[in-house]
Amino acid sequence: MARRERAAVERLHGVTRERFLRDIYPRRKPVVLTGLELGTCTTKWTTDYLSQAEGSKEVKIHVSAVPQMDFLSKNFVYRTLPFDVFVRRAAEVKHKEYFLTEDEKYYLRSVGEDVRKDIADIRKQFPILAEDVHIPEYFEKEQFFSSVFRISSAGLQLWTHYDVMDNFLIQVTGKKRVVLYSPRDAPYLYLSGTKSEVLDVDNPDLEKYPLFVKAKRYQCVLEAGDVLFIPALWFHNVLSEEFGVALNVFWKHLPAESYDKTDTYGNKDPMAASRAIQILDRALKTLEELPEEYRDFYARRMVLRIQEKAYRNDYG
Ligand SMILES: O=C(O)CCC(=O)C(=O)O
Repeated sequence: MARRERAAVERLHGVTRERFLRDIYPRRKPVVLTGLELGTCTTKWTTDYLSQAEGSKEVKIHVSAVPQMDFLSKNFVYRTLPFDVFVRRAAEVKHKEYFLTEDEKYYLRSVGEDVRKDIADIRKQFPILAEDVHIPEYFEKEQFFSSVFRISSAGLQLWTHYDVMDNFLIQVTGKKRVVLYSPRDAPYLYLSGTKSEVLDVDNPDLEKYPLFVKAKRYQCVLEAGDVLFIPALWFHNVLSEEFGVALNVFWKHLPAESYDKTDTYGNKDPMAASRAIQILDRALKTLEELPEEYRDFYARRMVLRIQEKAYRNDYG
């Protein structure tokens, strides 16, 4: 059986913008940045403060009866709650009032006012809390895409997925384990769109997903005040070990016109990638005109050509 490779994500203390841009960013690998100046949020954001600060505005949340949320089978439901009620429920383990079960789990991923058109920006949706946060802007202002507020019950696990923008995941309170996989390991992750079908990364069903063992697992635990740099296309699976509040900031790494203008979540493939995938689908349809023997032969030649022309040669 293939060896399961593992590595810890590097932790670096007090990295300045200059050092990040010069030495770390070009490597395109995840890193945990510690000791950054994040503002008063790290001390102020208790459950009481959070629920009072933004009052009873309604938020749409994920509610799950099981700890592992699965986007593909949709084993959770969306519900709406006043923000203050939601924060209290997410912070408690057993609920007196609930939707599904007394130990259901909650997750907020903030969105823009109009989910289809507007982009999540904590300054617009949660202006009072936004004042407490100092986002480490290790990128140009024009590159900013979104700032997404994330609040999670203890024990909740978010499916493995990739985003198409660079990302600072700022863990403001609570503890969180993040497992990451390189874009290079995409062939072993059984993808369905931007998500992996392998839900349980700790005990994967290897009969169903035998290649998963080949994916190299990178892991880190984020404590309050840590910032995880997740480069675009790196897969991540997030397990909240404690009730916690995070903010993540996506920014554009490619020229602005490369991105899909209708993307409000930062997870639509760049325009050129979507076009290339459409062309590939047409090529595959064309191959169907051939009998199996020939289709197989030309498909293998096409794979070789793709490898030769488009794979990078420093990936090993
Ligand atoms: O921390 C979380 O809850 C999820 C983070 C995430 O998926 C992201 O930052 O893209």
